Parts: sequence; structure tokens; C-alpha cells
Amino acid sequence: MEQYIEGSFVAHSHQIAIITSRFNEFITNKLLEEAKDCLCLHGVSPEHITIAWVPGAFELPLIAQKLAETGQFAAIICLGAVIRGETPHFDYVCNAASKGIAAVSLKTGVPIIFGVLTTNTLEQATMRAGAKGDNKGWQAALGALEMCNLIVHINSLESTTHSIKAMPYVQKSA
Ligand code: INI
Repeated sequence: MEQYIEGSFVAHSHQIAIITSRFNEFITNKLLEEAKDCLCLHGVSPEHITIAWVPGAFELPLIAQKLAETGQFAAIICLGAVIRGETPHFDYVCNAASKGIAAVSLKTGVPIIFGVLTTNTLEQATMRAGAKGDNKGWQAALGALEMCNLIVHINSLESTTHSIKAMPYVQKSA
């Protein structure tokens, strides 16, 4: 029978950091408020939430790395809003933020959630920040909880499957 490895959305006592970029703050503030609400409604106590601000999405990866290296946080949520302008600046900022966040997450082993809106227009960003109910801050927070619990689950498997790993593999006879 198959075994499913899943992460629940239960808070336990996880410490979670949220990094928010100030650029387009009227949008990112909405993402932040929703992310905090989501964490608290799932049982994370406000004392277990740490919030850091950075100038723009470009700066998210470095601060994510610094926070991940403290070893204090079960997950880190990065929030930002990059809106396309008339120059290629958008692409540079999006690439740096997305690749940087992915790299830091793999390097540190801490789940780092990419809660950065990358939109063509201000209207699209506003819609994704709750104008019609859908808010990516909420999804980012759910993602953080799921990833923390999934990692706890996988770590608990490592000790129980130790004896199985040590068994020699079975040769299939010809
Ligand atoms: N930063 C954003 O977070 N969103 C944007 O839309 C944006 N635009 O359009 O320029 C932006 N630029 C700033 C960038 O993230 C850095 O803070 C800046 O380049 C200094 O390193």
C-alpha cells in the first residue's frame, strides 16, 4: 500500500519569519496583514512571528539567508510586489528574487516561500492582494505551515526507516 507523506497546516510551536519589501508598500502591506492573519488563525502565536522589512524584492534573498542561518525559523515567507514598467528592470528584479530565494532555500534547508507578486499591471497586483478576496499572502502563509510540517514528518521517517535503509537490496533473478 502506498505511503503518503504530507504536511498538515497545524501550527505546533514553529517560529516563522516574514520578510516584506517596502517597494509598492500599499500592496505588500496587504500581503503581510493577510499572511499574519492566516498564521494566527492556524494557531501560530504572534510571539512566534518575526517580521523584517527590506527596500525591494531584490533584497529578499540576502535577508532570507541571514534569517535562515540563525537556525531559529522553521520557515521564512518572502513577500513583495514587482510590477512591470517600461524598462527591463522588472526582469532583473524578478529573476534575482526568484532565483535567490530558491537558492537560499536549497542551501540552508529552510523552506522559504516565494510570496512575490510579479504582474504586468498595478490592477493585477491589487487583485492578487485581496481586492476581490484572493490574497497571495494567505497562500504564502499556508505554504509555510505545510512545508514546516512536511519537513518534520520527513525527519521523523529518517529515524524509523533506518533499519530498512541498512538492508541489502534484493537482486532480481534472471
Ligand atoms: N522592487 C520591487 O520590489 N518591486 C518593483 O516593482 C521594483 N521596480 O519596479 O523597480 C523594485 N525595484 C527595487 C529593487 O527591488 C531594489 O530594491 C533596488 O534595485 C535596490 O537594490
